[in-house]
Amino acid sequence: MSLLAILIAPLSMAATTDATPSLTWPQIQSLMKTDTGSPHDGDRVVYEGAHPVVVVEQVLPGFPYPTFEVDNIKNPTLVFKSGADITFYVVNTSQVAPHSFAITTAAPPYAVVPADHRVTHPLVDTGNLPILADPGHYSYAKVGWAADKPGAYYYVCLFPVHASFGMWGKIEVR
Ligand SMILES: [Cu+2]
Repeated sequence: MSLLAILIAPLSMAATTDATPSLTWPQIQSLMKTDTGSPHDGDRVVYEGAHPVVVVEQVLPGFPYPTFEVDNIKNPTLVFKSGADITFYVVNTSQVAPHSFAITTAAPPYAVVPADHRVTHPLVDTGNLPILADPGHYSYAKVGWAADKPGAYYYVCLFPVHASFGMWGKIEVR
């Protein structure tokens, strides 16, 4: 574990803006305005239409552990219409830890190191978004997901420990 950390650390430090897609804070603020959701009741964001755009921030500390944020709501339930062709922009604004964004049918609780196949082989996975050595630059990923089947899904961070400490939220496809 510690050897792995030593092996990974120099690589992630070398991952500058040349190697990793990144955004500046003003670019993130512009990107957040493209989110097509409407906040409801302080704990959910509802997306109408066939082509929703979701801007997800990964923050640390959250409450008090790392969390996602959408429309300034921590780990909101995201609601989509069945058949929606969704675009997620995921930005690691934490500057403390790498984070990922994955979509699974597996409900919480999540293990410290997830073994559930639905979690380890998720429907969508950005991989870990690194902390960048460049000050003022934040790694991000753009991923698509076709919400074809109504039901309950979950978005989780697959970086070790994070999901088990609450870095996840629910997705409802209606
Ligand atoms: Cu995380």
